[in-house]
Amino acid sequence: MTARWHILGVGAIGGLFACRLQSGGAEVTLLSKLCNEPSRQLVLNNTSTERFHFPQQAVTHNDDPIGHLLVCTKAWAVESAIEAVAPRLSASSIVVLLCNGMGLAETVAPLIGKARLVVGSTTSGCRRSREGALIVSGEGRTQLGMLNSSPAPPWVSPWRRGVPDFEWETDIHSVLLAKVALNAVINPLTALHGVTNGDLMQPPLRAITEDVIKEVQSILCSAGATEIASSLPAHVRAVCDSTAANHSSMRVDLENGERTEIDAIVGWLLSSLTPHPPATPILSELYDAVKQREMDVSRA
Ligand code: KPL
Repeated sequence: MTARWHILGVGAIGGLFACRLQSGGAEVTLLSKLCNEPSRQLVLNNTSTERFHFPQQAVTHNDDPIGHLLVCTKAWAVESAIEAVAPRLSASSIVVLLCNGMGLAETVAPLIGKARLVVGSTTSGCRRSREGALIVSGEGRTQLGMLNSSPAPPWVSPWRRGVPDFEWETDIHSVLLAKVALNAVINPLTALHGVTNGDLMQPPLRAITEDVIKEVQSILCSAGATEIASSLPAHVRAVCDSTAANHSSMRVDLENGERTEIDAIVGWLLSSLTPHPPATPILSELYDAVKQREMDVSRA
């Protein structure tokens, strides 16, 4: 039987994965807070333009249980979004969190009862055009896994068929740590300087990018994550190259006057990874600058 996936958080990444799962053979329903329309079209501008059609439901459509839920909301919105759908989950439901930042699984686990929690990371680069089309700037790599190291479950088939470079990971914690380290380098710099991901690898920003990488490496090393630390420079380079034209999610948030994920990314690294973090003056300054810009745009 074809699994139905409900998508919570239909921004650029949520929309992209809705299209990918439908391409992989899954039935996909979009969840919306207001749900003015019973269906919705998403336009994907990849190598060619493709149109995808989906049924759409209100988050609180309580008479339709959810078997497979993909959550792509902003990190700060995860808790309230899950609370809204929690009555539709059961012990046989799967909840996949594909969000930036760390500390989210701990927040979500108590809200979903006996449903199984899966966490993931993607380096896909996707943004919305002014007209609302999804513009893919890098196919990226997508990894899912369970924190108890379970092997791949059968429901991953549409992910394998529809998502490029997809992998089920038994050590998903390391994948998430590597991703938060990557986002801590790319997101604040691109947001504050208003540049594309690719610009970080070019002068004049290349030098500061390297300095931020060194500081993030020092935090990772103080937490014993030395392998992730040593692969960080190559990881940043690879993602900046493969998503060179992309506007990072934090850049888009600041430009739209929206709250960013700085707390779940840089805030988490600065205060939650290790009890005695080393001094990281540049990263701390970037954190403060993003918080300041958030305040300035919310007052404007
Ligand atoms: O995760 C991203 C983001 O923008 O939040 C990357 C991978 C850096 C793509 O832009």
